[in-house]
Amino acid sequence: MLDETIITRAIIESYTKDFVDHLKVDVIIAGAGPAGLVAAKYLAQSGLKTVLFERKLSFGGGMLGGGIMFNKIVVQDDGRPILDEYKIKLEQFEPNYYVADAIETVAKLTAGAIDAGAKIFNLISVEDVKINEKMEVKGVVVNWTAVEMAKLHVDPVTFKSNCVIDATGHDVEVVKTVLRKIPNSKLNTSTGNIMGELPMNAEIGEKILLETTKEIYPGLYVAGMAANACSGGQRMGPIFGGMLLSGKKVSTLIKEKLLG
Ligand code: 48H
Repeated sequence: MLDETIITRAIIESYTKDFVDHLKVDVIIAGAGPAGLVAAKYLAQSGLKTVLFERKLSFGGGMLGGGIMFNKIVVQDDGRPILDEYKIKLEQFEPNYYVADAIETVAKLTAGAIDAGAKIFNLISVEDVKINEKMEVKGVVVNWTAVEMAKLHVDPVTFKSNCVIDATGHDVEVVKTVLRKIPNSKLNTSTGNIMGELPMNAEIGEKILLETTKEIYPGLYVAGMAANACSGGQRMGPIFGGMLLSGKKVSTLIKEKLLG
């Protein structure tokens, strides 16, 4: 005889155990798009305790829909080695242009992060940062996405970390929170502010992404489209090598900081 209360207890006890186990970690990532997922894998692989919060039910962010819902993605030579590491099937379309299935890619990037030891919580939105006395970012404040969507006045909870990555894509949500809430805060950009992304230029947008991926404010890093949005980089459309390389780069920067 199956006992429904045991099923319920199994879910609730197991979930809350995971939640409590991740209240203090090395790195928190906001956003499970391609940049966040890749960063999570490389960070967790190096032994850093890594947690990723995703607002939506699904993972993959903008990658899942490919270009105009034709769910294929393109990568260039530079991005290929990362996809090869995940054993994602690629077809050469023309020299320097490879096509992959967006669903396969998202599934394998997600599995890669989980298998490396990163913990992913979906349906949770990062709505604020936690700061220390020096105004450095040392964690995030989260709430259920359902609370956010229903606009309910329900207080959030806090997770602590050494570093936070804003991988929230075009909207660069965590960095905006820092600017809005920390008095006189200045970003590590040429204006000290969010510069906004520039219109389409795939060649420049992909290249500049590796420069714009950085520690943007003490304790807070940006990766993926959020990085170009902060530093005035071009958008690049449905080519994703830069997002993967940006996720890897941010993991290297954080590993250098936390592991030396
Ligand atoms: C929790 C959040 C929050 C929050 C948002 O948009 P993404 O796919 O981001 P990237 O940078 O990994 O990839 C960008 C790429 O998809 C893209 O848009 C490209 C290449 N555009 C080029 C162009 O020309 O348009 O993923 C961000 C994820 C999403 O899943 C959001 O749901 C999630 O972050 N998210 N999660 N708390 N506050 N805000």
